[in-house]
Amino acid sequence: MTFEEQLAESTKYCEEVLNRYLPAEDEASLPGHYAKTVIDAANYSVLGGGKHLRPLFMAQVNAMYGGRKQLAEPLMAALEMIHNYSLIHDDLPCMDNDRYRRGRLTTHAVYGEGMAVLAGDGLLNWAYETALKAFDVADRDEERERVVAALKVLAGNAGVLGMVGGQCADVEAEDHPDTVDRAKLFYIHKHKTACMIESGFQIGGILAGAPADDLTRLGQIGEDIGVAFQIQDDILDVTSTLEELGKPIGSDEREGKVTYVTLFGLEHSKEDVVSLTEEALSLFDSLSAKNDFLRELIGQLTTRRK
Ligand code: GRG
Repeated sequence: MTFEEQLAESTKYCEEVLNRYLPAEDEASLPGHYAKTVIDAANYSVLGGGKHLRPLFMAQVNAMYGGRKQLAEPLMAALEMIHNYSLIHDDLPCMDNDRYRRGRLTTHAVYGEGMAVLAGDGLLNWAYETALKAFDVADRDEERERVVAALKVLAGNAGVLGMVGGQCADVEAEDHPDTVDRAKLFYIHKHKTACMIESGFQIGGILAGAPADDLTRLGQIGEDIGVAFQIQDDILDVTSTLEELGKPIGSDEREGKVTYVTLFGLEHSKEDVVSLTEEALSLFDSLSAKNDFLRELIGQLTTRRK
């Protein structure tokens, strides 16, 4: 199979897993239920053409250590739900105020602000309800312990000392751009963006019982890729087009945001994406298991255009 075929197959698998765990629209449509709109709004986001990179990373890492697919699936779906909740809230008028993402209207632009807040809240809760289903799949104590460890990583990386903390620093930085230096910007990128990517790598390893040394390296790989991913996002905001990116470009500059590009310049930013990716690849090569497809995918993120 070519790399492209494997990517298409792996993405389709993630979509199929997500579909299986989405909030049931049918049930919410029954007489006496009034939650249909919030479920529609949540599913509009989750099935809205995302790349599903985080569950894909999780599935690939889990597979490379010989983990059971079924055990990872609830966690894959949960991670993608948390990712989508964060995007819905990030796009709200009180945050980034974006009307377009993935080439179409954002959730609040279609369903209204209140319903978008609820869709995000609903997805965050549904994510944990879904992740807990891994206990129904675990068939021995060792697996149950791995699920507990995976849940701790999932919740920690999404929480106040993880993604939410990064968003806190980002929101404050918008009001005080003069306070943003290298350390603060790195904190924002690492927490806001890299934490969720790290979750994919670490949880995949945890559920498969990867050695402790490898788990530490998987975390660092996720961090490197995540920070590189965000720097690339800053680069694309000045080098891409609306058609290619699926959302308006130049928004960082319009909002007076301090980004990697404004702080270090375009060329330096591109160099850092390359060096972070190289570090991730060299760490990947030092792992006790191999996955050629995942290695190539990590390499390609340097040149991603959307
Ligand atoms: C609101 C608590 C809260 C957190 C928001 C997600 C987030 C934190 C900020 C995202 C800001 C952003 C757009 C960063 C750029 C990098 C990034 C995470 C892009 C979106 O990820 P993709 O490209 O998304 O994997 P798809 O559309 O493929 O699902």
